[in-house]
Amino acid sequence: PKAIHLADYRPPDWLVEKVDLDFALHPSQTRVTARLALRRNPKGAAGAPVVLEGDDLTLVRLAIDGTPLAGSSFEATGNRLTLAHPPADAFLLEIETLVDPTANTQLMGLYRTSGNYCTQCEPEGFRRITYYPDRPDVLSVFTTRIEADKQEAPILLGNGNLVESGQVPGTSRHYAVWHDPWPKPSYLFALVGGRLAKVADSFVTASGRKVELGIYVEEGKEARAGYAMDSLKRSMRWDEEAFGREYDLDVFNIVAVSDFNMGAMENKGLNVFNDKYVLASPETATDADYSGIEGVIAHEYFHNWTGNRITCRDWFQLCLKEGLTVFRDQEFSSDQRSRPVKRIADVRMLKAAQFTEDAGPLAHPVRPETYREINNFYTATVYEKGAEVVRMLKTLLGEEGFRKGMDLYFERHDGEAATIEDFVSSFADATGRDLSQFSLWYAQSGTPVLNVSGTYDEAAGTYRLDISQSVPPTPGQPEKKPMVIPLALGLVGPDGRDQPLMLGNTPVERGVVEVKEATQSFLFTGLDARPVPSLNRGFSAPVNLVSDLTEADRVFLAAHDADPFNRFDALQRIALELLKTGARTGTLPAPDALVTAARAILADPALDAAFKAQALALPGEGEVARELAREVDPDAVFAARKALRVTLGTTLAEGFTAAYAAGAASGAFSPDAASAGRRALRNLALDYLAVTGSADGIARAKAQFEAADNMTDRITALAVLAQHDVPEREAALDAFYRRFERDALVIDKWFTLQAQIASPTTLDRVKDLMLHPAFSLANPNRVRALVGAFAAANPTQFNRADGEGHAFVAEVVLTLDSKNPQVAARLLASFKTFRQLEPARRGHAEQALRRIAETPGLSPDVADIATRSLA
Ligand code: BAL
Ligand code: ZN
Repeated sequence: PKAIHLADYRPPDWLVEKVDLDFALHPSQTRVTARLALRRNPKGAAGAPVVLEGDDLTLVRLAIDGTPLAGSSFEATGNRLTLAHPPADAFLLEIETLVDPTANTQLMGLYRTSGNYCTQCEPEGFRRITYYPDRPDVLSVFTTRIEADKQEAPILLGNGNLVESGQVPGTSRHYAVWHDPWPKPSYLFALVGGRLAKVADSFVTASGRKVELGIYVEEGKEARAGYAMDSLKRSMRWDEEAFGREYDLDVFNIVAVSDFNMGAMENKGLNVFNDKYVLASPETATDADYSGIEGVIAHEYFHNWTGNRITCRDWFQLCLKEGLTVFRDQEFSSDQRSRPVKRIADVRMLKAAQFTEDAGPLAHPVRPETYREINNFYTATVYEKGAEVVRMLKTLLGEEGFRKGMDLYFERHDGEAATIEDFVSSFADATGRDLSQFSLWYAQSGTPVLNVSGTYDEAAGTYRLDISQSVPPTPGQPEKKPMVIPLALGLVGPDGRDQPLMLGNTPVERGVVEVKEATQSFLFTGLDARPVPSLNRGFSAPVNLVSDLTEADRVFLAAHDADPFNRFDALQRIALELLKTGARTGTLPAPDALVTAARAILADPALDAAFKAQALALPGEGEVARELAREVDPDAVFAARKALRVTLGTTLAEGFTAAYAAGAASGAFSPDAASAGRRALRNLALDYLAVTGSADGIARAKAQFEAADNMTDRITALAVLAQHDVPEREAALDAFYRRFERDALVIDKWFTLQAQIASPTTLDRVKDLMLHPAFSLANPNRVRALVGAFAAANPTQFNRADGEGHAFVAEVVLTLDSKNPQVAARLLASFKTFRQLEPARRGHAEQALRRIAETPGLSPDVADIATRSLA
């Protein structure tokens, strides 16, 4: 496919004032009649033809203002409808198309899942339903009539409010008409038809309007939708309180489906969800599932303002809605749970997914300037780094300035398709700040490196921080400019308390200095002892920090820093340095400092369990590999990490045994953050106590597996057993399968856990599991759970020295590509770290990528990832 460039943006030539859609649902021949009230855009090109996008469409009939069109007056292909000589200014275009939802395995457009009908239109799925100006800057008022066999689809849902429904006289069919008063782009269109059970509730908005809430699930799963509903109501209240945003329709519906490419979709008034992010019960869902549900329900709901009421001008602006909405859902979860623990979890994920992406061949700016396949830009960079950019804006402007900017953004752009410039200008204008340098965060890819060193002058009582910044070269961007980096910091005195933070005679506002130059120094005054600097507190900027702190400084910060994030980070950094050396040399350096710091954290009664669990979990293999950056041998990384786990597990056995005992449940299961934290620490202790494979460690895991009254405890015990080649492993895996075999979402956990076993036998196990009756290449959750987990979360086996791991994943990508290109491309993106590998493994990965790139007939999705990976 051709490259599309941001610089080439032109306003649409034609607008759609309103659109009436009529669907006659049928398993293989759904008839779609679209009536588009088209009007020339005064901002478009004069005399321009009407060109509408399509994808795989069968055109039945066309009419203009009621008159059928002769074949000579238009040109229609499966992918495009052109009216070279349309009426002058405004007319009604009627288009009848046929689509086959059952044959739609891409899960884009109208498709079937568990026999039900549903749609996914973002980013370019609507064109698989009818010909349309399928771009986000064409906003229209949609009315949708859906008709179906009443037996087959008793439930009919659309965007907006229900205005009419009834029986089609003399037939077994019924219909519903939905009207959405809010103009929207086609990617926010949705319909659902099927046999579904409804969980109903309601919400009264701040201004007193009652909203009917519905969550639709497979019949029999109603009891599992309670947490999602609770999360929805909390989200609605929170958006009123935190951002002054009220809901704007009479109904808000969510439908959970089992075949879905993404996590969920924010269609106006009718969110469609991957059922993984709706369904939960203590027996089937882990604490991570519960927090995932809370976060995704909130995220999609928050899109109603950041995405729907204000949408994107074009897909280059995707981060305008995604980065901002991730930031909003992170803030929501922080308010609902523990803010420091949420921040730690978010940064862990940012580093694992986004820093890795930014360091490899798929790196791109938060707002890309070119793409070939937009489906491939729903990335950690657009989402997670996009959220970090918004967070930095808040850090720079302060709470009040940020809120003023957000208010102005909503006021100015409500009802519009906006750009990043519109967003940034709202903050600049609301606060009077010049944000031009800040905007580089949207344009420059790559993770900035911040080098920091400190000098204490005892006589003068000053401490100087010398800072230099650089942004590494990334694809298409060899040279970078200095960024504005909000660096939150503290100067910790020998007593463990923060010393005054003064530049000259001026206190540093909110504890944040702004690094703007390539090299810059800050002279802090009034210090009567050498401080230990606590830098980038709360991870105020998404940078790689290189400092001259010693291991002893880090032990000190781990014990005393007032900033919980940096206590966590100090411990992690000590561990990372050990792991890097261990992986490079094959020998772990003396771990005494880590043991001291970890023991102190484990024993500190002032720290909550969730925090301890995060701090004591070693950096992942992926993070170690990313820090090593080149010539990585994943087996050496694994061995170093295993050795360090054994060291901690054995030297701190007493502390972990106490933590395990103290974490035993009392009373009924609750998914709240404190209970989840208690389980997290107890389960981490379980893992450390079993790390050597000792008989009592395995026995403890087995006992927990058998006695567990919730999925978190059961699956963690199973994961512990799965790491060890002991008879208990297969017995427990079998027992787990038999217990949950009818529950696909739980069996996904069973697939994942086996795909992650760091053993040479795992590849064969994964191949066998692909033949298991519970597996299906047609279901994205199954593919991600098994093959996705193998590729993304089993570094030693995916990167096997013999290349078999790479070859296997490449084969699956090729098989999958003809069915579901989006899921295939996502799987292929697991190769993004291949350049860090040592030469032999790198060669195997490259060979696998080449084999894909050279295969004829690839989807644009897979071709794009393969090409960029190899560039
Ligand atoms: N808009 C696609 C799914 C999401 O980010 O909410
Ligand atoms: Zn989103």
